[in-house]
Formats: sequence, structure tokens, C-alpha cells
Amino acid sequence: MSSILFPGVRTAIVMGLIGAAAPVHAADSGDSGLAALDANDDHVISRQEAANGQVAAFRSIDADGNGVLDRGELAASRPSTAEADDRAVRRARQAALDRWFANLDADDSGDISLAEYQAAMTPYFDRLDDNGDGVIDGAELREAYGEPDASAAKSR
Ligand SMILES: [Ca+2]
Ligand SMILES: [Ca+2]
Ligand SMILES: [Ca+2]
Repeated sequence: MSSILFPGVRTAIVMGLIGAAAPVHAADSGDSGLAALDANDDHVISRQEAANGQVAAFRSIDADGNGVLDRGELAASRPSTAEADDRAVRRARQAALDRWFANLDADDSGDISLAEYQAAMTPYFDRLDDNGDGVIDGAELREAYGEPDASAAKSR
């Protein structure tokens, strides 16, 4: 339901995990998102690589470099869509952003620290790691982006 309300949220989750190391259009290809994070080039994202990506993502979202994320910085980090011109979609996006911000801002301070960001993002690693082997592979990443796996037409 929430994915209908805010189509970008799954991508945003991945963006938060893999971060700005990957370009926004990485949504076009899970593999480019993977490559951006896969520091040791073993074609999977380890927990440590994901953690490094979180720090990189946090630093790049923190546009003014003051060490915390405010609402405007978080909003600017979200991938925008063509439908954003639609008023209903804009409202939905705003509501989703508010929820996202409130979730991240655990201590209600009105800004998001690196610790809060990491605490919120880390559980997503396990959600993306579908098969529970402790690493995120290209197929799991493509699934997170909501793309059909073109390379292997597997039926579930
Ligand atoms: Ca900031
Ligand atoms: Ca806070
Ligand atoms: Ca896995």
C-alpha cells in the first residue's frame, strides 16, 4: 500500500543504504548501485560495505556540512519523479517525507544525526538480504528496486 502511495520509497531505502555513492539514476540498474558500494569487487555488498555507504550517503545528504540532516536536506536527497507535478502525488510525497523524517529523528531533536541515520538504515540491510546469507547480491538489489530480474526469468 505504501509503495502505491509513494513509489519512490523503496528506491529511497536503497539510496539510503547504498547512498549517494550511486547516482540517482542507479534506479535504472541495480548493478550500478551494487558496483558503487562493492569496494572489494566481489559482486556482493557486505555489511561493512553497506555501513561505509551509509556514512558516505549521510555526508552527501548533509549539504551544508554541519553534521546533521535537516528536513530540507532530506527532501533534496529524494529522487524526484515526473508525476511530482500532480498535487495529490506531491501531498503523498510530503506525507511520506514527514514520516521518513520522524522515523529517522529518533530523539525528536528536529534534525538527524549520523547515529540516528545509521540506526534507522541498518535494519534495511537485513530486509534487502532476502536469502539471509549476510550479503546483498545483484538480484536482491534489483528486487529492492522493484525491477524484474531480466537475466533470469525465475518464477516464485
Ligand atoms: Ca546539514
Ligand atoms: Ca535527532
Ligand atoms: Ca543475500
